[in-house]
Amino acid sequence: MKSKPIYNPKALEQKWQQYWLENQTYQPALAQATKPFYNLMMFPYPSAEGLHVGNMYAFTGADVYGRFQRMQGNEVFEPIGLDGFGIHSENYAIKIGKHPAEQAKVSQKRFYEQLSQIGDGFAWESRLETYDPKYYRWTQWLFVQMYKRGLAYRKAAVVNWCPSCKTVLADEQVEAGVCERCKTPVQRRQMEQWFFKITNYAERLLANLEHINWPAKIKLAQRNWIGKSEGTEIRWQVEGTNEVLQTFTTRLDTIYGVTFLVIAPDHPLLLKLAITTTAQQYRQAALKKTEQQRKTDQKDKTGADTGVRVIHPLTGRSIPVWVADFVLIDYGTGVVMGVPAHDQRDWEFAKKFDLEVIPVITNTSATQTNTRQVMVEDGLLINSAEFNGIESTRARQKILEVLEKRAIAEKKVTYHLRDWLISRQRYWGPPIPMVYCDKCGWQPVPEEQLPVLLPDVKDYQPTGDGKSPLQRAPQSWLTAVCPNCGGEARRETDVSDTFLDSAWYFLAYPNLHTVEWTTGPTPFNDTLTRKWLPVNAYIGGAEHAVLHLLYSRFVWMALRDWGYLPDEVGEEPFPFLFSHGLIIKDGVKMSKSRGNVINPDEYISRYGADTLRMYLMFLGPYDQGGDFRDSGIAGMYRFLERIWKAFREQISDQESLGEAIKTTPALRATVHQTIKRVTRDMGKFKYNTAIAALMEFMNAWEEKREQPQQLSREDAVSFLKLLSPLAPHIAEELYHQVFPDTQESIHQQGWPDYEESLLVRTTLDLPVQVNGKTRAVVKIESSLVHSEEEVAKRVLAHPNVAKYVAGRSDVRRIFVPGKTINFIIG
Ligand code: ANZ
Ligand code: ZN
Repeated sequence: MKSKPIYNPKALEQKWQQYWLENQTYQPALAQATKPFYNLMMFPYPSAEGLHVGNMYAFTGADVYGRFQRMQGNEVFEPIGLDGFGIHSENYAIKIGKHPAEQAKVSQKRFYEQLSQIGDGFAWESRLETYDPKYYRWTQWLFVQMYKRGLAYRKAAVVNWCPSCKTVLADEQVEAGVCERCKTPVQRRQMEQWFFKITNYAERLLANLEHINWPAKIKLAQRNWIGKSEGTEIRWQVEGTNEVLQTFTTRLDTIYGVTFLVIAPDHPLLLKLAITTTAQQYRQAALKKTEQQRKTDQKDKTGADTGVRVIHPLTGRSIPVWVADFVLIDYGTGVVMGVPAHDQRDWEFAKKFDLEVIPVITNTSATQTNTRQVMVEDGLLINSAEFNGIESTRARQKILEVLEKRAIAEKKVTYHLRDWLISRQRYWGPPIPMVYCDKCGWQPVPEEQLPVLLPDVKDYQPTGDGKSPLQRAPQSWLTAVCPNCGGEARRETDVSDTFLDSAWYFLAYPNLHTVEWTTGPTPFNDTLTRKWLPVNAYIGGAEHAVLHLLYSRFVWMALRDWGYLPDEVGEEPFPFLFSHGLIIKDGVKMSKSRGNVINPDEYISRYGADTLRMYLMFLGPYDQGGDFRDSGIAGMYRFLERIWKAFREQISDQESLGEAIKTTPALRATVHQTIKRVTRDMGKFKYNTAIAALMEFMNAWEEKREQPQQLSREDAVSFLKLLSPLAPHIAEELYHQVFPDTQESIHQQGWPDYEESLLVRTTLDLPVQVNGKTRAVVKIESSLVHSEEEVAKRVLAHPNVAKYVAGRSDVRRIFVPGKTINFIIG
């Protein structure tokens, strides 16, 4: 008797990982591919001690999809790399007291080791790290292109400052007033910084959302973030001066209801106007507030009368100007017209400071109480002179016409989107490739001099004085030659935002080993770019809704507009995006900051990667995440072990899995049902129900344990193929046990098809007569009961029929389809 080897995931997983690597199973021929499929997962930043189960969940789900696509006949490209530059990695290095460059080497080794153990089909030859000078040379090149085309500029502005990370942050990196990274309340500081003009692209970034296949909630987040608003800008003459205050409103129809104006505390005009001491004091206090304080203070409105007054352009009335911090400096014009009868915030403000309320719209569904009033709907105008009785929409037009003639108002489209603040006062990033010359001003570093290498400084800690640690770089680094006049210039010491590194990495992967990449002048090879882009499936977390996913779209559009990308790649880098759910542990999201991170290593060494993959994919629908409990893992291990044993039993049995074996009819239907279900579920990322179907199949196959059902080799292999994206190692092993001589991987085989006609499982009990007398009842698959030949073949196998009929030549058949078959002898 043959021995039956036990399921030993550790050994077999290592064996196959080695095999895949050596055989380049997952490395498509980038230049030759005829059915390219770019299956991309968001690359990780190696910030923590290593990969955690939440990361593995993300990568596995993406990998299952890639493997499924490969078996559909596509040449799948699934690269991986490290987003290793930037605050995330740097903060971790600082925390453990290690130089970021040193730590990067350790993290890189650790991450790649872990990534190779989870059994994903990565194209290892195409990996990249954003801190590699070969990579950030092109990140810097991108900055220079932005500068040359007027999309990168320097501006003094009130910016977000994180006192803990000791750097400025982009608006997108401030969530509810706190730093996206460290959760410290963000301060407002007036500083000169580098920006990218993403606002130039606001309209396209918004409009294109209509055409891309993304989750609705991510599109909505981007739509809201871009925040298009169509309204009117109005000029208000300041009494007794030549100054003018501009307001932005979406409700021009309420202009007769204006009883005050409110100006933002940080508005520059406040410094020019003669304002009251109280207003000056209020202004100064407001400037010191953190974003979070400003937000929480919104419940109780604060403000001060500036003493300044403006003239109402239609009524000629004198209107007071207040200063209050509910008005934001960087939206619209930084000044609003107060209409307390129809705007909630204005109403609260008027209540608090006892300002006049003039209702100018009727017929609204508004409710008014002493504490709350909501009344923003359109209606018919009242108290509005010649516009009385006109409906809001129409009134807005008419009032605009009147004011336009007097050059007092104009139509204006505003976006909430701000320009992308790109500079960081940190060490671990690509130095911004600009130099400053006293004579010539800012100059980009000539492209042939890139990369500007990040100098090795001992003192890499952020300083907090608004300057980068690179200020402490050696003089030899700090001084440069002005590319314009040849005189002495100073290098910019800020580095660029880590989100710039990740805004174009997907373009780098297919281009890494090209002549263009190494010798320029652009990093992109036209043929490869056209072949592999845009990305076919982009898979990652939803938390990047307005950061990475917006920046990447912008950079892509810019590169394409400049002619660096072939037109055919289209306007969008990720026409299809899938966002997976989160892994929950003890009721909260698994994350390093919550301290509930689970390291996959111990589970992998105990149960194997296949078990952990299957367990994670079984937690729930992939877009919803699930609750990690290690009690469930052993059960999944037993399931794989059961598959192993079932196959081993059949394989070691001489008869089974031989070509002659036929699957029993009932089981055959289950096979085809399983193919159908798993195919449908895989295409929709419903891995949990796909696994459920595989489990149901096993139950059917082993229905009678004492008498295992026959399974043909073809059907057994179909089952392995269905399993293979989820549990790639065991499927590969068993596949090679079925075909000991094959040189091919199961992962390069075609996906099984199902036959619609075989999906129905029912059989019929067919009475068989000999000379009109029932001699046997034979089970026939209902799909066959109408075929006389098939039925005859089957019933003749029955001994009680054969006894009378076999070997005789004088037999006629009377066949009543679906009812009976009668053999007449003689
Ligand atoms: C008068 C008014 C009457 C307004 C009314 C609304 C309702 P969205 O749709 O988001 O663009 N606003 C303008 N600039 C502002 C700023 N810098 N800070 C705070 N609020 C500002 O909102 C436009 C409305 O937001 C504008 O229309 C203005 O208030 C306010 F019944 O003007 B409205
Ligand atoms: Zn110069």
